[in-house]
Amino acid sequence: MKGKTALISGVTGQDGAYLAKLLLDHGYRVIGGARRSAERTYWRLEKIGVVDKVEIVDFDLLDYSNMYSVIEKYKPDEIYNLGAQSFVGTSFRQPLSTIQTNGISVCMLLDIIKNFFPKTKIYQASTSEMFGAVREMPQSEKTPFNPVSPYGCAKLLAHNMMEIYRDSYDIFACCGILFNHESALRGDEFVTKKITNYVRDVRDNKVSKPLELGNLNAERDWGFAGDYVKAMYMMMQVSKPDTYVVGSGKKYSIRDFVEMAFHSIGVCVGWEGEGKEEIGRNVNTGEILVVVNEKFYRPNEVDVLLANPKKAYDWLKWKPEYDIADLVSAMVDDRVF
Ligand code: NAP
Ligand code: G4F
Repeated sequence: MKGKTALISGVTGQDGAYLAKLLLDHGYRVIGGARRSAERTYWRLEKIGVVDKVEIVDFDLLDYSNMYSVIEKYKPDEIYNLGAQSFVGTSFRQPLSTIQTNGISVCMLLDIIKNFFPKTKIYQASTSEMFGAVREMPQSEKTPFNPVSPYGCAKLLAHNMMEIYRDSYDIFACCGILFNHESALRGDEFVTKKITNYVRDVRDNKVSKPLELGNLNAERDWGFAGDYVKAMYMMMQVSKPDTYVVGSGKKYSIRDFVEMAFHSIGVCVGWEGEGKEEIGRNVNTGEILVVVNEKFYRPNEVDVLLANPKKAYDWLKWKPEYDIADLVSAMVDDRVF
C-alpha cells in the first residue's frame, strides 16, 4: 500500500523539525515547506537527524500561486500548517505582516483546499495566545477568546476560518490550541531558551553580566515540543476533524522557571525588590544573576495561561510524557530528545 504524503509548512522551525521526524517514523513521505531567504538554515532538521529525509520545497505563506503549485504537484494527504511569524513581541512592531502571514495565509490555504483538493486534511497551529486576557481558568475549547496581541488576533482569524470551512464545506480541518511548548530547538528569543542558554553559560563560566528579562510575573503552561507534535498527528488520524486544547494543566511564572533552571545546575536564586527594580541573586555568593529591563516588556501582556486538556486526554488518549523538570534540564544541557 502506498504510504501517505504530508506537507509541513514552517518545516525549518522547532515544531516542523519534531513533526517531520515523527511523520518519517510513521512511514510518511514528508515534503518540508520553507520560505526563501538569503541564508536558509536547516540546523534543527540536522540536529534532529532528518535533514536528508525531508524533501524541502519553496513554500511561502504569502504567495498563493506558490502554495497552489506545491499542493498540486505533491498532492499531500495531510497538510500541517506550522509556518508563522511566531514571536508575540514582534507582532506589536509588525502587525500587518503578522496578520498576513498568520491569518490571511490560512484563508488562502483553505480556499485552495476547498476549490481544488477537498479530500486533503489540514492541521492549523492555533495557540493559547488567542485566550489573551483570559476569561476563564483553566482554558478549554469552550473558553471565549480575548486576544491582546496582533499575533493572537491573527491566529484567531485563522482559527475561526478553519472552523467555518470545516462546518460549511465538510473539510477535514483540525485546530490544535497548543499552549507553550519548548525544547533545545526553540528559537533563542523565547524566554525559556533565553534563560536556559544563560544558565548553561553560568555553569560553563562564560558570563560576565546578569541576564536581562522583562515581566517575571507572567505565568505559562509549558510542555515539551516532542510531546505536542504527537497531539497534532493524533488529531489528524481520528475519524472526525475537531479542535483540541493541548497543554500540561500546570503553570509556572517566569520567576519560577528561572529558579528551576538555576536549580538544575545547583544554584539557588533569591529575589529582592519589585517590578522593574527586581533582581535575582545567587544566595550563596551574592552575585547578581537576573535584572529586569523594561525593553523586554510588551505593550500588552497575557498574564496567565493554563490549559484544561481533558478533551485531548479523553478523546485522543494523548498525554504528555515529559514534565517541566525533564524539559528544563534538557534545555540547559542543549540536549535534543
Ligand atoms: P518557529 O520555530 O518560529 O517556526 C516558525 C516557522 O514558520 C519557521 O520555519 C519560519 O521560517 C516559518 N515561516 C515564517 N514566515 C513564513 C512564511 N511567510 N512562509 C512560510 N514559512 C514561514 O515556531 P514553532 O515554535 O515551531 O511553532 C510552530 C507553529 O505553532 C507556529 O505557527 C506558532 O505560531 C504555533 N504555536 C507555537 C507554540 C509554541 O509554544 N511553540 C504554541 C502555540 C502555537 P523561517 O525559518 O524562514 O523563519
Ligand atoms: O517565551 P515567550 O516569548 O512566549 P509567548 O509570548 O507566551 O508566546 C509563545 O507561546 C504562544 C502560546 O501561548 C505561542 F503561540 C507563540 O508562538 C510563542 O511560542 O514569552 C513568555 C512570557 C511572556 O509573558 C513574556 O512577556 O515571558 C515573558 N517574558 C519576560 N521576560 C519574556 C522575557 N519573554 C521573552 N521572549 N523575553 C524576555 O526577556
